[in-house]
Amino acid sequence: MLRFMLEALIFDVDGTLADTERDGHRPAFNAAFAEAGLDWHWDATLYGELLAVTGGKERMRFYAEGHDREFLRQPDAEARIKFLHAAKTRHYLALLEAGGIPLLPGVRRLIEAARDAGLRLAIATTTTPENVTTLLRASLAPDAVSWFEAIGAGDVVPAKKPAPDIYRWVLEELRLPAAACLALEDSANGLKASLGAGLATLVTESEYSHGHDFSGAVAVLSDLGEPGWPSVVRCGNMHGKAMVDLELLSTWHQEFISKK
Ligand code: XBP
Ligand code: MG
Repeated sequence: MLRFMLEALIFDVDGTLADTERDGHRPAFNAAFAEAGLDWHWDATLYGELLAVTGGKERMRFYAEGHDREFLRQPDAEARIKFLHAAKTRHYLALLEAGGIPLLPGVRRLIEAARDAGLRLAIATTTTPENVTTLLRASLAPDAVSWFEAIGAGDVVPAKKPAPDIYRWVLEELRLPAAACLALEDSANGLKASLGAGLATLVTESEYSHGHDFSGAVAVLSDLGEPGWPSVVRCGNMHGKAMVDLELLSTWHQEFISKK
């Protein structure tokens, strides 16, 4: 039997690299709505429900179906959604550029360790490409975009998570089989997508994904942990470690592929 080594890590962005939703995407949507004179306002609780739909344009369409059918009846509804989304992206980028969203615990440590060890890095996300590159530049390092060999984002595949398409797209870009990679996710939709592509997946919960069904993940943790800041384990075996490191990822990866 072929034995695959762990060769690449594939990161989700929102909720995994940084806590971007409640105080990042959400206020950016609200700013776009206010600017356009719409009376839509997404509070933190409602936004948690709307996160069931991935993708900003898709999320606005879903909201309008439930709260503003008149908006959708207008012949220019699609164009207005596109316009609103462009405005939302502008507000979101401004927030990122102001250094408004830090990386989550352990993210920088793990990415730097992976680079030192020669592991390949990639991104698989439903968010808009500029949102990813700006977050990487503003919150990780000025040249961090070049650390990632493949950045699968936004509309590059028509079917967003929970469809596995974005992970399949990234695997093709990397020219690697799923069995040589591990994904890092924070949500049930993200986990469905990565498992659907056959990937071992570590889940770090985010504020909005706490309590999701994460069956099939190699482990479910509060975060990746830092020295003096151990990961809180919701599910899985840390093999004696207090935080996630490359050795632990590799152990989980081997456990996952040996069960397949
Ligand atoms: C992230 C998302 C994104 C953002 C909005 O999901 O659902 O839609 O909330 O991004 P995941 P855009 O972390 O599973 O990739 O507005 O740029 O679409
Ligand atoms: Mg996510």
